[in-house]
Amino acid sequence: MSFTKSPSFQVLRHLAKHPFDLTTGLTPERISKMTVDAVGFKLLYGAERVTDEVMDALIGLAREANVLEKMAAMQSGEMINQIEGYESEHRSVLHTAMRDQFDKRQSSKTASEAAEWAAKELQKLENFLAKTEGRFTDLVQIGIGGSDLGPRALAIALQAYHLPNHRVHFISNVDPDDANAVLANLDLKKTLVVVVSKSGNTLETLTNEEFVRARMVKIGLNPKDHFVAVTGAKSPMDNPSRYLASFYIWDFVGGRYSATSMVGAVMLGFALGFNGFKEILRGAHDMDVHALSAKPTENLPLLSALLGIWNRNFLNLPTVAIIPYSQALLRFPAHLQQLDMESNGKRIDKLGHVADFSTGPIIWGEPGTNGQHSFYQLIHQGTNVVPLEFIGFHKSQYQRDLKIELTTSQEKLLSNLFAQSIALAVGQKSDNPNKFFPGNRPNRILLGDQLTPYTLGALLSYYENKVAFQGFVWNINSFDQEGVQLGKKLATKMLSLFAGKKESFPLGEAYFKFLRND
Ligand code: G6Q
Repeated sequence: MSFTKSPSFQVLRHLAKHPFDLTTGLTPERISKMTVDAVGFKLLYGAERVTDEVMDALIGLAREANVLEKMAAMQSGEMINQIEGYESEHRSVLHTAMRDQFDKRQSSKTASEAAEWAAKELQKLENFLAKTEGRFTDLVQIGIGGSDLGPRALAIALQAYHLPNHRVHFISNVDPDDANAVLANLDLKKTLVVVVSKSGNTLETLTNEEFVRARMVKIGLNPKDHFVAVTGAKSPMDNPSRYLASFYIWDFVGGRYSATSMVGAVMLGFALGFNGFKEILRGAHDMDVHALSAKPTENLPLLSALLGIWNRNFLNLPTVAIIPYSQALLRFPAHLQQLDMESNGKRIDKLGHVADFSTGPIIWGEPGTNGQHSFYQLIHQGTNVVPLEFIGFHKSQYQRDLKIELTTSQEKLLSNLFAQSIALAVGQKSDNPNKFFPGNRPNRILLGDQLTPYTLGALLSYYENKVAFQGFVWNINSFDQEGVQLGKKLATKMLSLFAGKKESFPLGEAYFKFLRND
């Protein structure tokens, strides 16, 4: 059944005419009633503009769209990545199998094969890390998009747990200044370079690989002793003779869902130790099982997906800010931008029909409290209402804190998070229009105990499953990315204007020449 034809859609549309008024209704009882606890996280959604009736109808919407059945189909490897009746991808979606190493609960042959493959690659990695321990002090990961954002966000988030003398760096942009800035302070003799590209033909990544190889050759090093490949089997990069080691990405793992595959494993295994990386997998796996088996009223990623749909489709709010009150999650919003917008930024449904409703919102974010000193003005008093998702942790990672004026820094951080949630919801009355805060700015809080490899894995999977659930409700394909192809194709054509030119022409001219086709 299509989203807008679902019976609950009409009910929600009606309820959205009078959304819950947070300015008078946000009570402690409401907050405690609207709290769900699972996999070490609490989701507090009392500051969303929902009532029990709205929640029932949202869950009705999820049931009518069979989202739990669709989640089971995804996790068991049914072929769900396709647009019916049109040329499209035609694949299973099995990033969850990459972390299904713990209870071997794979429900199908396809999922078992993927999980066995992952276990084999992980074993290879464990051996590789043991064999090379002590030889490298620095690792540079070269990759872009899904082969960069997720792994980089995780590495930064877990800096507190990195092994001594196991530093990691990243090169992604084809801008030569990116590679030069990273290489400027590295001792290449002690550097391992991990080139990550599932397709093995991404322009930026291949260019940066050659850039760094050339630098090594220039100082008399043999790149083969330093370069590792992570790629798809049989891709143009699948050429073990050029690499110290080659690791493989399973075909059914999409780029933006690949941080827990070998795409993230080599770098994170080096930085955290193999067991540290396995903790990420364990956390992600526990959240995957929760997403699959918890009932809708207790299912964290599903509730988050439904609250997002309420804000997007019924309150008509086009954007979402994700604000971690955790400096370690500095790059996590950048990963979520890709995860969410590349997955659900779609204008057709799975049958190829143009959607008659809004799909994925615009996702953005920065850590708090820093954001409070920049864009919160618009969030509190601007003309656009921006729903927020806050992330916070009871304990800091380093656990080295100081009481200044009776409170620790961690207490100051969390006080700000809770205060912002309430201020946005309740607002402030004033006769002075300049000091008036309208309130009713919906937000929710995801609260954990401490950001560790395990909880980070669970957090990553929470968002992956939230995005998948939203796609299931909207009946869109969250797993392809046709929208990035056109620009890539034109850039290749544009590049041919530059290739082999003896004299360079003014750069801006390429822009016109291209359109004139000469
Ligand atoms: C992610 C996208 C995209 C991809 C990059 C890198 O889901 O497919 O961001 O990850 O384009 O691709 P390669 O890993 O093939 O180089």
